[in-house]
Amino acid sequence: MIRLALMTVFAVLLPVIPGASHAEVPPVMGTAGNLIREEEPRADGIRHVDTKAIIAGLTALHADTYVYPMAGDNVHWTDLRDEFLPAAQQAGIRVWVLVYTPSQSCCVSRPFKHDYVAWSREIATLAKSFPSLAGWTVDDYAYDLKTFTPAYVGQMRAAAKAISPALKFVPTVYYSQFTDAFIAEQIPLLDGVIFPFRDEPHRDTSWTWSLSSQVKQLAARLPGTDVYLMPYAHPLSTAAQKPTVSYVEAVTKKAIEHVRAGELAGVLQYKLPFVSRDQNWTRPATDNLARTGGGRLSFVVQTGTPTTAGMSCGATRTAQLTPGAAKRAVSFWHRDTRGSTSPAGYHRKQLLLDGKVVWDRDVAADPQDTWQRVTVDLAAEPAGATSVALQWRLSERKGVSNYFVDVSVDDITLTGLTLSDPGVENATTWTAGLARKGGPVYCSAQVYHPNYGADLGTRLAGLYAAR
Ligand SMILES: [Ca+2]
Ligand SMILES: [Ca+2]
Repeated sequence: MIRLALMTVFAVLLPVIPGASHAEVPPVMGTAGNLIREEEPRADGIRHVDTKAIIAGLTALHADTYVYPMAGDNVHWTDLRDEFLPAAQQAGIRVWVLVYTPSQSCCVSRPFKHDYVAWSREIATLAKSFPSLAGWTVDDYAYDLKTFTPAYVGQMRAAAKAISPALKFVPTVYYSQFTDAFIAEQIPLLDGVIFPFRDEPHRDTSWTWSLSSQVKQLAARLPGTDVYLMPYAHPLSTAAQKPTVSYVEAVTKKAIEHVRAGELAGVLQYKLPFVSRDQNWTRPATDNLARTGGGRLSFVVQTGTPTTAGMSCGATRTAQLTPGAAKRAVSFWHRDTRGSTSPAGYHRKQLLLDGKVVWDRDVAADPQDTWQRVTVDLAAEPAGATSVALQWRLSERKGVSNYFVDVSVDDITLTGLTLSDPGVENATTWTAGLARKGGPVYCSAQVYHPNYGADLGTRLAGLYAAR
């Protein structure tokens, strides 16, 4: 009873606690970065920010928010003030400003560089004239807590709130950086966080199954804090694979479900190419590692990634038995990045029938980067069976410390049984049957899209519009 009363008091108090503002504003659906400049310099000799192209791209994407990076020279700031914000305001697009930290060697944000109190003050001042300037973020914020001490962030916050109380400060924080200390010291000073999803404690952009548990964990640990999920639409450094159209779509779809459930406040793509002039709009043909078409199954242990014996990742599908067939067999093509000079006894390629290994081959047993075809005869099925489970798998016989491999499977042909999409051209069909056991062995259906930006943009626009 006392507990119930306390909960009621808490529920009443919740809306007045700073940051406890779920569902006050419509969810954010947008993208961050990939600012495009005009193709030709103007009379002043400067290639200015291409406001027209960016707004057109965002509108086609049905994005309501753009995270505008302060990545280059002073023109990013003056173009924001003089051209981009007025245009965004007119188009009904919210703008967040992204500023880099002192430890990021890539970029210095100008004109206020590493004076984040000045950034707070100046962005808040601009937001007074342009209410569509709704927030700002610091990239890789939690890597730089030496700079962003609670006292300093308190100064930043005071400077901004005195001018524009509605302006949100929403820095970027990775999953493992949400320590108890961070939550206690920092979260009360923030208006929300951007959470880039990269399958921690691993690091890849192929596996989506850990997303929901991480989102739910954060929602439970950060009650009342707006969390914005950031899918990697751009290659993540040192990850084995570039994000595919299907990967980004799957992460976004799940994220939108969590937005609906009140566990996320929005979705912001990381460097989605959304203007056709972007250099990542298309992908080179060398990215296509399928045997035929654009899709293959892929099984990966990444460079510098320790594993232990028994870890595995498998793709399971149900195959229908053809009634009365005299013979049943599975043929498929396989290839991997290892040859006979690589150590044997670690990574094993396998096919399982109803959970039993029926084909098993070491990655060092056949030539490097060469497609091989194998046919596996299947034993008679149990009486009355109408289907069987087939699983292609990479399994660790012994643990490794640094032994990269990427195994491909493609062009499955079946005798006496049938399976949809045997050419692995539809990632969704295969993704549903993926299972990872024990650690960082990844498996995925990798489907190549030469027109990455256009194809992904179409799918995301559909999801954003239907939210
Ligand atoms: Ca294929
Ligand atoms: Ca091999």
